[in-house]
Amino acid sequence: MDFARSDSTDLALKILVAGGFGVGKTTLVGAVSEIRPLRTEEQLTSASAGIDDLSHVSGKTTTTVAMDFGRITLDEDLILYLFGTPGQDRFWFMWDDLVRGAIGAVVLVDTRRLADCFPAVDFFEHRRIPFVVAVNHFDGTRTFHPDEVSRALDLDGDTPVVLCDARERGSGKTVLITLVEHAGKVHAARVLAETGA
Ligand SMILES: Nc1nc2c(ncn2[C@@H]2O[C@H](COP(=O)(O)OP(=O)(O)O)[C@@H](O)[C@H]2O)c(=O)[nH]1
Ligand SMILES: [Mg+2]
Repeated sequence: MDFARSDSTDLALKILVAGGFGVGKTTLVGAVSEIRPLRTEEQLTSASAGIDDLSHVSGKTTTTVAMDFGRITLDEDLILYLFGTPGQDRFWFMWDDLVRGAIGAVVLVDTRRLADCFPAVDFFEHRRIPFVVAVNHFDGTRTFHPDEVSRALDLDGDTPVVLCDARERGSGKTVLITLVEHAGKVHAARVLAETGA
């Protein structure tokens, strides 16, 4: 009976981690995941030269061709499954499958290349998927106020913008908690609107 009880209280939520190429998606999933993250990377080859812009991501020699997958237990009974989306345009065909069943998304942003996150922001806005924007702070770059980023991305005022360091487990966890809370509010508001309460 214990088994049945713990089964009924456990909640597993699916979350996407999106954003442009080299913004820190694989790093974030790896930093927070309590299982060895499953990732599919390939050495950057001349085949991707000119397609994957590496000018701002020195030292990066692998690229995620499929996706990152990780798991984190937030509360004893709240488990998040993280799916990192491939950042390159040529993998857009996967997004509709990946998004199925997701309660929300983290859109990672590098302020040096803000425009790289526009497709992800558009994608989630169009499908009405709750998301938070997480500004991954790279060393030596200017720190922007979340409000500046929100204005630059023309976000809905309710969409949270948080600063983070994708390498830090605690920082990544804060981003995920912000998303779960935000998604909870959005879904609750929709249920209320639908029931006419
Ligand atoms: N300085 C710094 N480097 C980072 C940070 N996050 C990621 N990186 C590095 O940036 C590069 C790209 O990160 P990666 O997670 O592979 O990007 P992805 O393409 O979005 O999965 C890697 O070499 C990371 O080690 C960060 O917060 N600060
Ligand atoms: Mg990656």
